[in-house]
Amino acid sequence: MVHFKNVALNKWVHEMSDLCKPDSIHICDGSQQEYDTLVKQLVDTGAAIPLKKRKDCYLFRSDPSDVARVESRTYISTPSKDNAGPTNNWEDPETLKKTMRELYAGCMKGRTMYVIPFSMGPLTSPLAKIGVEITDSAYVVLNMHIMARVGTAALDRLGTDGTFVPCMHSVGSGAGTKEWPCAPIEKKYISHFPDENLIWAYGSGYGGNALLGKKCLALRIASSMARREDWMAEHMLLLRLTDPSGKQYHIAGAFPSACGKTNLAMIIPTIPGWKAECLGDDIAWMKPGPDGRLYAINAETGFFGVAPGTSFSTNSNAMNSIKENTIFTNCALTDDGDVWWEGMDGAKPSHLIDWQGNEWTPASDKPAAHPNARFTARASQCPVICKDWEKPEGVPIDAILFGGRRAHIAPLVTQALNWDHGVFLGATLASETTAANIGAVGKLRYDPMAMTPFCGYNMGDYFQHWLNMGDKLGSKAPAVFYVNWFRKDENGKFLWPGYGDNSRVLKWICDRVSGKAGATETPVGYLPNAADLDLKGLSISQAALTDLLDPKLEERKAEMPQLEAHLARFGDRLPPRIRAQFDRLVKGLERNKAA
Ligand code: OXD
Ligand code: MN
Repeated sequence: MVHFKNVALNKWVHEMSDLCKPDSIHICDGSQQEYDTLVKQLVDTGAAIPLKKRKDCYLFRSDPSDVARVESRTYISTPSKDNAGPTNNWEDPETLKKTMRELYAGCMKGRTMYVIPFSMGPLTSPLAKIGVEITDSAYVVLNMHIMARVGTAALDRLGTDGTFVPCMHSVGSGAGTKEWPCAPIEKKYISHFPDENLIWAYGSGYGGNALLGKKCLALRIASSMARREDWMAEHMLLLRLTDPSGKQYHIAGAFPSACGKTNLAMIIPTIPGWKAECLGDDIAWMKPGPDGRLYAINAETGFFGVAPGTSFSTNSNAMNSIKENTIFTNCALTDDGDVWWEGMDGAKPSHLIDWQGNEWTPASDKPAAHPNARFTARASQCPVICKDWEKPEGVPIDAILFGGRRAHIAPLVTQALNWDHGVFLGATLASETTAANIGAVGKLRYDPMAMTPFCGYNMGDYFQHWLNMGDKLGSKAPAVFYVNWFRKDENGKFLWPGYGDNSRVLKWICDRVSGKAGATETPVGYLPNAADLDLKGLSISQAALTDLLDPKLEERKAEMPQLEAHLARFGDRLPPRIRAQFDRLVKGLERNKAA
């Protein structure tokens, strides 16, 4: 029987193995040899398909019922329902544990139980947290090797009495295939017990449901820890920009899914002399440093990116990150042994095997790759990874961006008037739904700080936590901006070119931080004048530019009842300072009309 020096870990692993009854237990050391051995096993069973055209790359196909995060089965289980708040599913902890214990009972018979010690954040970082995932999925072990710092070093950091987040996972049974077992939807549970720093997941082998270090630990549990410990766990990319004089700026940005977060994290600026480097594309942990500024680390070590739409023309840095040592899931397979997905460069291949293993030709009415097909690749493989991306103390944040997909109303960029207004901009972040979301396309959905699916406690309290952090940071707080690359004209055409040209907006942001760029104050924030933006070399009409920078105050006013209803969801947990921002905006819009 296995033995761990850490007393609590030893007790927990024994308890879980007594419950799940695996055939054997494997303690992951995080080595390349371990990775290679597991890959070989999965190739032998047919679960992993080696790709002839990409060195050390493998394609996996999930069960068609298990292709994305399941928000409807994700729970924040706190003793009081109010503490989970209106944006989370809730169930009483004892009831939920009883149900899940029954599902876990004997669930690993005939399987190996893997114990994966890992660190989110660099091992020597004061911000890092240790987790231990128990899983019966070798695919999860492989992905965790890429996405987190896995193995013996994490165990060493834990010592004999260190604390860790127990992350329990089983793919379960009752649905799926031999290669990809899972449970039917009504038996899937992604459960979080934030008061105990505990995660229990059952029934899904996919992404954020199964790689428990990512959304479950690094966002849901971490956000709740961060509130107790005065730091921030955010759904944010991290980016370094260097201006022509060599001055560095660090930017953290929160965007809901399908708004180009990975593209922005790996941007290639079109303005001469500016350099961009990626520090992370999904999760930032931030804490005030000794100098009073806010410092951020990337909690992860890899990218778990959406493949469709990624191409050399939209994000060549991502394409170059996935040339080798990459796991692909639910992509299509080409006849010469490569992966393919919709939106890749070049013409559609004349024949493919689709993500479900079926023959596919361009005449097919279904996509060849699943719209949520993914690549898992090491951050170190990104050509523009910043040399400081693993600095234990992190990087000092100059600006925080919020952004969504808005065809109208939201201008290209606005700067918050102050921290409270910035928190209000985050709390009212809204994005129009795309085909990637279930439900009607183009419907406005509020997604505060892009954290709706990831906040581990009542979001009203989360807004208050943001306000408290601003009070702590005082004059050293980052400047806050709201960006919108997706504004359209009356014919439904994008007004702004986006991608590398977003560097023009980033330049204005950096120049605002250092007091070099102009702006006009409006009720919705500071807006650049056309002359304040560097548009050299860009062909854009004056009319488009005027439209992009128009705050559309009348339309904004018409949206206020919807905004008020969004804020009303939080009831008496809505901080009075957020309500005050709403009232200020209403008054500002009224005054504008009177003027
Ligand atoms: C992700 C997500 O996979 O936000 O990063 O869903
Ligand atoms: Mn994400």
